[in-house]
Amino acid sequence: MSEATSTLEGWYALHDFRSIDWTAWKAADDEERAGALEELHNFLQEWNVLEQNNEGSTAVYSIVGQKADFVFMHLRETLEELNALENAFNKTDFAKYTIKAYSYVSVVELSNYLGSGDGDPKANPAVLARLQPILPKSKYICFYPMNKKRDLSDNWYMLSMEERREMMRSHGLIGRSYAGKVKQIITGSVGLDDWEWGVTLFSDDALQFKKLVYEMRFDEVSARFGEFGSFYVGGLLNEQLFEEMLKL
Ligand code: 76R
Repeated sequence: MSEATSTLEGWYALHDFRSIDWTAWKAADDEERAGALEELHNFLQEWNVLEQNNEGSTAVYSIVGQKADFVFMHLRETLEELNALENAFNKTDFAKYTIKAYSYVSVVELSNYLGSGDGDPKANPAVLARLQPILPKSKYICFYPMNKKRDLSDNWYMLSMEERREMMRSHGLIGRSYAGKVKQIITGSVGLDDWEWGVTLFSDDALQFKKLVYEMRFDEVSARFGEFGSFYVGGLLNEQLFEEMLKL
């Protein structure tokens, strides 16, 4: 058996993709819409306060295309908190005007392919900041789930640690050449959701997603072993932009 890579886990993640039920939203009267917006506003405020207290983080983005209209990406200490917050949101009047489009459950993950340094990594503030990241408020987000192949001749899980480490080194080098342009958060989802990882990328220039993902396609670890789910891409929403999106 090959050696499993040790991983460090941080905050749990819920990517909650929704569409807007425009028919219901348009059929509501002004008072109903104002009440729904007020509830949305309260949630966004609550999530801001929680983030300021470093108890989690939430990013809100619109989604381009028909897969969804917006996403809440929540990071919290526990699965229970994620569950409680989705239930609380589902009970709001605003949620009545949304349709569930897709969701993804995972946990922020760092693997030690490239070494984790000495001592307890969680005592290292830099490591902790990566395990419990405050999500960037970049202009754009890109999310997709992925697997690493388990085919007879291309089985990632049967490669030796050295082979995997070498490929991850090359992967990391490409990734690092996008430093300052793209920020990535890898969340692990083996045993939690349908794919093995969620990849969430943030950038102020959406074209950098295409360039980074394309370049990685030529790198062995993606070229040979990468299997990808659906891609979701969109732009930052704050309270004002959310209201503008909903304005009739
Ligand atoms: O965390 C680190 O910075 C160390 C190096 C590193 C690891 C261990 C790293 C760097 N990644 C790691 C692990 Mn990554 N990453 C992806 C994708 O579309 C594709 O082809 C793949 C999707 C992108 C775009 C990306 C970007 N990475 C992983 C893992 C877990 C692998 C495992 O355990 O088997 C996956 C699934 C994955 C996928 N990666 C980087 C990036 C970028 C931009 C970097 C540089 C980060 C930085 O230096 O800040």
